[in-house]
Amino acid sequence: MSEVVSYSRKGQVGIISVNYPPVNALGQAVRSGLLEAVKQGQADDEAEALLLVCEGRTFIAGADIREFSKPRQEPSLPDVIEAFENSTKPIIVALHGTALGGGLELAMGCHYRVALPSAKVGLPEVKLGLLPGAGGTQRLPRLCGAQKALEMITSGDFLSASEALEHGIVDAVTESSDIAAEGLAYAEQAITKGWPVRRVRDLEGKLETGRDSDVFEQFRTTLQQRARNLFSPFKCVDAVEAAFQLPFEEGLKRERELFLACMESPQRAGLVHAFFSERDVAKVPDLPTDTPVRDIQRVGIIGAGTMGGGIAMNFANVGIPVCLLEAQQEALDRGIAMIRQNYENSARKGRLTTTQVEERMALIEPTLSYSALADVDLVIEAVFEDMAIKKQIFSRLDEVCKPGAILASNTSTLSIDEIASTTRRPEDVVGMHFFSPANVMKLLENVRGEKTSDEVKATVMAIAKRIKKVGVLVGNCYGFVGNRMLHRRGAEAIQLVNDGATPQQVDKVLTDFGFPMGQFAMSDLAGIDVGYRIRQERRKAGEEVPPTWMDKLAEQGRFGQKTQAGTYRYKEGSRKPIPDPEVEALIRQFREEQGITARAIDDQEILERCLYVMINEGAKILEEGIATRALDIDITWIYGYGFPAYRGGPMFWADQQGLEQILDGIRRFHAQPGGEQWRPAPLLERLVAEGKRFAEL
Ligand code: 3H9
Repeated sequence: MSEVVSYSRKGQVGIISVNYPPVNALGQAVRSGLLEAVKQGQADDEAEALLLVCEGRTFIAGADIREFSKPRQEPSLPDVIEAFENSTKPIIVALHGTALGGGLELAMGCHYRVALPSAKVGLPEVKLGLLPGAGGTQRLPRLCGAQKALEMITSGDFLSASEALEHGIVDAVTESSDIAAEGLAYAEQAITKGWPVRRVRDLEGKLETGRDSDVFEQFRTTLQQRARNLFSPFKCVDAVEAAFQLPFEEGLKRERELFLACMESPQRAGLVHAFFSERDVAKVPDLPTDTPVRDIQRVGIIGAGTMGGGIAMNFANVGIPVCLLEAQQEALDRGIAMIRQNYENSARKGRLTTTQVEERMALIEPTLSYSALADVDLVIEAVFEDMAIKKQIFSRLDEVCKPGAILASNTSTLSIDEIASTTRRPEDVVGMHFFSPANVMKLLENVRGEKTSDEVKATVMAIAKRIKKVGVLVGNCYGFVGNRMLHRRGAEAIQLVNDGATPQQVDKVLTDFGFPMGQFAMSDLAGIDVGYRIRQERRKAGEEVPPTWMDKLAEQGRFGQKTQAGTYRYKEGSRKPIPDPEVEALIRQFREEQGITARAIDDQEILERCLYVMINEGAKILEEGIATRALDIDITWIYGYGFPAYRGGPMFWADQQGLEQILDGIRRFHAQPGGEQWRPAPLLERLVAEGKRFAEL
């Protein structure tokens, strides 16, 4: 018997038990063990029914994703499931934790399903650019009908045990949480009551209603909006539709073809890379896994503006008390009111109960006094982006905070080392850069200063997980990883418009690529005055920052969405950008003043210039050690800036395109007049010379 699957018997129940940590994924050893165990159960004369159950924290969480890049090995999962379904003895499956993907498909190949109240079920293959490829698209609609099957398979969302019961996906939800005992009791019940073998493939009832409905067309229409550029959700609909049009065996064949098409798609590769990278960012190479982590029980936030308020919500959401400090009563009241409004909006949408709103509000203590921060374990400063102010705050914190408290800044660009230098404890100072809206965006860019201790680094990474963010640990430089690359792309986008493109053309290329919004729509959202102020500061400091047409917008008070006019104009109460002839005239005038003759610029050039400039900067970031691995950059961009996950992030995308092609483009742009900023990153040149990819660093 295989080491990961065992067969035993209690009374008349043959028990097939899977033990393959961490998530009992269906790797080759598990598949062959399952096949062997089901045969053994069939041959065991003493066993009247079989029970499939998993050890550890969860039922099977799906196929083993790590095997996707390896040659296929027998037995296949569909073959294993077929053997279970064909069993002549009833097979009961007991679900706990998360029964996902191939795990749920195997459960649907069993004859009766019982789940713990805390269990969840789902077919999340779509999130990996796939569809359920082991009969899930054929069996699920037979249990719950077309509508629910389509919802589950195209969204990948999980159902709770009670929802699964309501939709016929499980037959019973247990009372206690002892999975082994509950499973055994259910199997004994099957024997005493003489339940027959009930194969999902033979259940036809739920198929009748779907056959003549237009649910599939409706689904395709909604997917055009919510999954515009994606490949697999549409294939999921095709596969489910096949369940209604073809006999079961034919349906399975159709599912297989569609599954293999998804397997081959670059989107699958991008999404699988994103899945593992999201987990790998937490494993920082030079930070030992046994680094002690400080206990964070109470947090202070300085600044009750949009950012500070959003950050405070993250902690209150997971039950951590927060002390929110402002300089003026009025600003403090406004900040608290905004937090309440956000929570109440969530309550109106049914995402929170009114009790939860009050519980969370009660965790946020407003204050005007620094002395309230004396006993916090972590304080996060989230005030205006001004070094002098930040330095004042940090020296004050150094005076009031207890020894061992972590002093963090939410700065998005400024030097953590310079901030730390005003304290007597630079080892406790770190950057925690949240992304706006801070209560929604998943990225937390943690910035290590030169003297930040390992303990502090490990603690802020652990906090990211605790507040349900994806934490990336990066080094200290202007703009860190995310904004440093964004500023490069922003400057290039402005230059493209100088050269002859329109802002809406640039934005469309980026949204067609898969970004949720274009560069100019994004700066309208963030506020054009922000970038303007930064440029003015740099000019004052003597840096040569050429004038841009965006300066003119800011000088006219066109700050973006907040003034209903920026690069675009906006109707009252609307966020939809509308191209503005006044801005086009302003750009024309700017070109005339600068002696620029506009030329037609095609979409390919826009795409290359906007993305290659990021990749070149990303290569420099890697070379300088600001990001340790290419995957840290990928995750920063996916979760902080909406880089399409199905393209795997900028550095993964670059690897897929071929670094040689990208370097050629960069060299071409570098050779143009005024192309100095395109100097190729030496790392990129080296990788191309060695025939390597970023992923191999
Ligand atoms: C499929 O089933 C295809 C079939 O339809 C057709 C086949 C023919 N494989 O997330 P965590 C690892 S497609 C391999 O941190 P959590 C993960 O990398 C699959 N490894 O824990 C991590 O490793 P490490 C459909 C996997 O408690 C460790 O387990 N299924 C797999 O926050 C812990 O993971 C899915 O898409 C896997 N399938 O969340 C489910 N899953 O420690 C994907 C996890 O080295 N998985 N690992 O970093 C999940 O959604 C979450 O992992 C889960 C646990 C909810 C299960």
